Amino acid sequence: MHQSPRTLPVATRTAVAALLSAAALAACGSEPDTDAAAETAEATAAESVTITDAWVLSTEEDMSALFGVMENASGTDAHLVSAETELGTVELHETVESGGEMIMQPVADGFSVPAGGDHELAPGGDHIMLMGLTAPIVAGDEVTVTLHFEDGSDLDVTAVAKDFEGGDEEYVPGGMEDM
Ligand SMILES: [Cu+2]
Repeated sequence: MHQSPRTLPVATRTAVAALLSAAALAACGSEPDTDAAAETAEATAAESVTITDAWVLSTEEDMSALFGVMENASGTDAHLVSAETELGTVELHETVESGGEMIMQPVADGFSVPAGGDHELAPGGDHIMLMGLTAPIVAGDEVTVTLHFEDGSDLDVTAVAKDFEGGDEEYVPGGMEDM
């Protein structure tokens, strides 16, 4: 004979109660994973960003620039806000067209390296400008520039100097004459 319909609800309630308990335990068990993910996301920009093929322009003048590809391995955008070097002053520059000429100028809001992406620094494009150099930079020299990110972390980048012919951008745009 089959069970009385009246006994089923009791069994069902017990089963549901067990399931709810299991669900509650599962929910508790998932919290450490969430914390671990949060800790990963908190890696600093300096820990997450690398520059591949970093190089600086050799020069006998008082200006040069650092190039390379900034890559961000983290899941958080990295925001480069400034940089410095013992060799002189540093500005973050972009290259734009003005009156038919390519000129460079300081960027308004630094460089952003998107999460899991990259930001290229290249002749004729964005670059890290070295100015007021007190000595020539000769091909083969190693130049260290410290990058400052918005989150307060710093990244030292060592780049080898090399000769480069090219890039039509004007290196002394009018906007910088007052410097
Ligand atoms: Cu520049």
